[in-house]
Amino acid sequence: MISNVPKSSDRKEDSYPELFIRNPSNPIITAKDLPYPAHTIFNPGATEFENNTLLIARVEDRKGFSHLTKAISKDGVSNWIFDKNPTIEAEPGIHPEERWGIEDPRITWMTDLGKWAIAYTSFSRTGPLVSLALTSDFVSIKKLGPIMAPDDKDAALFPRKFNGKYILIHRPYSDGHKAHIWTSTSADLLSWGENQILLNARSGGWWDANKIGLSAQPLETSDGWLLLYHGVKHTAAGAIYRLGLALLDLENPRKVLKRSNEWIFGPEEPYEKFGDVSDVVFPCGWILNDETGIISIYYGGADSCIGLATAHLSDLLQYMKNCPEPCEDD
Ligand code: BMA
Repeated sequence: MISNVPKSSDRKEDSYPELFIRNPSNPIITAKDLPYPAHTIFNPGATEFENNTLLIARVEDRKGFSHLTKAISKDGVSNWIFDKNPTIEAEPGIHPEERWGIEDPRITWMTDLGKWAIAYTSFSRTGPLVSLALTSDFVSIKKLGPIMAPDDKDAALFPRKFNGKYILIHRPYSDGHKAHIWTSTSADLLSWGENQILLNARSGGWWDANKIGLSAQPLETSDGWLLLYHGVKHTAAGAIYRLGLALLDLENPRKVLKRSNEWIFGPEEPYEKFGDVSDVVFPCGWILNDETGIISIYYGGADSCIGLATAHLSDLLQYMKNCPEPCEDD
């Protein structure tokens, strides 16, 4: 049981609010924990499955290609049980778009389908694109194939339809060198349209200038859909991947109500600052415990390991109340 989460009232007035607290056992998973040889494990999608925490993590081999592997734990921190072999592998013979591997899965429980949808990145010859798979047990997994053309990634579905259509969040490359978060709709999960920008990358000195993307799957709360996204700041020393929050309208999730001006989590610990790609925190999933109100983000540290950080949902929502509405001229 995850319980070591300070309340906002414990915090000092003169410091930034630390909404998320790292687990003392971090990194909670490294490649050494896997039952087969692998270079790194990182960027996991996360969901609750049969009262356990289930992660589907990106695992990179020594060819440099990634596949996806499942890990299950009772307490969400320790004693992870991994599949003995890759759970979802690239199949370039059947799916040519998976030529150089598959990456960064985001898992959504689809209420009307009674199945989980896994949106992941396929690394094709012509760049990354969004692929979709469905499963009811994480053993038999049906790939639906590519649903967005390259370059596009950082995708997840909302768990239900709005006005008869599913909504996908995704991140096409557009606007020259800029990348913003978009939404698209579909009646059948296969044909997508009504493409519309949701959240724009800011410009100039902002922590989330030029390139942003969805991190975890959208989370329904009483105040709206909570969105965890990453922003990339390019510095003389390289890129820094940090996290921010946005709140979307409950009935119309294509409308942004609030957006954090400051990042709420960034690379600080050695396993986040140093690795294959330094200065990266990159969650693909989070899980809310309805009883405790504690939310757990599972994230990749420096493209090399998996970390866990927790917050009280009530603190996140309180924080969002004080955030501004998004501004066109950011
Ligand atoms: C992004 C994705 C992530 C990766 C991050 C930092 O573009 O490829 O999988 O963690 O870059 O390297």
